[in-house]
Amino acid sequence: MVGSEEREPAWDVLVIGAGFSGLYQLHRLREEGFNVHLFEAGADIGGIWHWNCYPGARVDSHVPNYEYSLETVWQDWNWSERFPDWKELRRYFAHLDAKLDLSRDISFGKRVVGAEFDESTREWAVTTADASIARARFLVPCLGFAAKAYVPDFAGLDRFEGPCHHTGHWPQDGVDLEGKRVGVIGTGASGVQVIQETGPIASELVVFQRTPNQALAMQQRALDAGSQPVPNDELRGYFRTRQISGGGIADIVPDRRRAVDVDPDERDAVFEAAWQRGGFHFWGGTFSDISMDETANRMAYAFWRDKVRARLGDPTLREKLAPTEPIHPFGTKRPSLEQTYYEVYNQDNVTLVDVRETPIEEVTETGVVAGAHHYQFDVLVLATGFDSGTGGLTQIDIRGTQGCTMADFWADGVKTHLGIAVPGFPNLLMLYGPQSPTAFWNGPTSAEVQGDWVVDCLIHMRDNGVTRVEATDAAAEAWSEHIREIAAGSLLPQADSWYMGANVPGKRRELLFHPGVPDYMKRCNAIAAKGYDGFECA
Ligand code: NA7
Repeated sequence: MVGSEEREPAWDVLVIGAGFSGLYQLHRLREEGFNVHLFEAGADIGGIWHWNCYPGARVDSHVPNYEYSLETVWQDWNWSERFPDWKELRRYFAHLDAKLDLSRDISFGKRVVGAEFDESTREWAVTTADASIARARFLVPCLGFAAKAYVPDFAGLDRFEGPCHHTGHWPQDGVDLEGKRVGVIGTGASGVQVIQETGPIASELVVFQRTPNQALAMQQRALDAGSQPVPNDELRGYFRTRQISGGGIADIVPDRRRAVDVDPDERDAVFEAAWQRGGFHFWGGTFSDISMDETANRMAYAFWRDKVRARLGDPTLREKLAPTEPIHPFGTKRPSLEQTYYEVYNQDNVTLVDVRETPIEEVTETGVVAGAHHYQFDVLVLATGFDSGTGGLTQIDIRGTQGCTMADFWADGVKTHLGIAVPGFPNLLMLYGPQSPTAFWNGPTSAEVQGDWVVDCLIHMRDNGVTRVEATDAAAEAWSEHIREIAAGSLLPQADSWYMGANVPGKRRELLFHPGVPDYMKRCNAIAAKGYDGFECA
């Protein structure tokens, strides 16, 4: 592949993906004088918010966390909801584009399908689906963690004659669900949102659930210019706090006490306060031992379970949606946020099918067969998730110095240095990838904090005349061991989650993300301070 294409253009940096991370790279690197360009597969900027336009799609981080901290952007921007939906997020991205003039350096409709490192020129040759090849010294994939949809191998799936869409590939012009018989498979974050939106408008809704979602009260609020959660004159400080806080959300701070040490009334008061604040407060803002200690975790689970059960009329539904005994520890799978999710199941037109009891046998031209019952649908929604963390990268034919692909290199386990670089793949620095906090880190915060680290690294390389930088095998081995140790000390391995790579059959089971943002950044900064320890520079 290398050598047959035109030599120009050769960018200093080619960024892949126009979500929060990619756009921030484009903006910052351009400011720093790099000759940078961005390839985006979609027709517009927004990353996941370009693709996820299914009914009810909405962010689960409360504002003003889910935005850049750039003053030029926030000074004249107001949100209309505490948890904005995809339409408002698209308006926000249009605002970003207007403010930062991003699109002029983006090629849209450019799906990267391959990349090969050319040792002779120390450049990446990057192939796109339209068979053109571009060259760049540094390649910066910003693919997000959900770039590759996962569709289970249901027998007969391609036979279904009505509209059938994965939530991550929802048609841009929408699908009419009003008065329709709708089947939804999956009850993760996307499923919860679709179900909550569809129940009230569909003639019939059948939900195929494998694992109940430990969904949390969103506590949504309408906002206007006068009621933004943080006034503009406090935003600078708020964003500074956000940078150093656990999940990249400024005001979610765990209680330093252990749940097991406080008396039951006090404990319930802390749980209730977090519940009332809504969103992820109940996940990350109660006691520090919830994620490590099984007894503490059970206390949080019991509080959540009883809250949910109080909203369900039917005892069978209670047990299906909020079981007495948890299927996995609380919060070890990503909880979704909901507003009326549980009430939807009290409606007469809504049926819950537990596929652990009655597995999906096949999909037919007109519906789904499970437990010998043929459910008839006009529309089928696949809310079945993603090959998270690694899938976006491994589906691209990225070849480094050994000739093997990243998928081959990771066959026996993901191996990276800081979740940013991979041995054998020089001059490639990834954002929001596997083995960095990613799924445990608010997207825009990560885009800026991890993003600044990568920008500083590229500046350092340029200032020192470095044209080739590669993570050492020893550094990557040590980082991967560090991730394994974190997993062993947490409750995370007890869930069949996408955090653990356990949602895709055949995928290796391992913790894919670093769950401690402050510790992660401390380590990244220490490595930079030592002149990029664990990287070989030439
Ligand atoms: P998730 O959270 O991975 O949810 C996928 C859902 O699909 C989940 O409920 C799965 O059940 C279910 N699923 C997957 N395969 C099957 C089969 N074969 N049969 C029945 N049900 C199945 O993806 P989302 O899109 O909801 O969310 C992804 C993230 O994107 C989200 O957390 C946000 O961070 C943004 P399971 O739980 O595995 O038993």
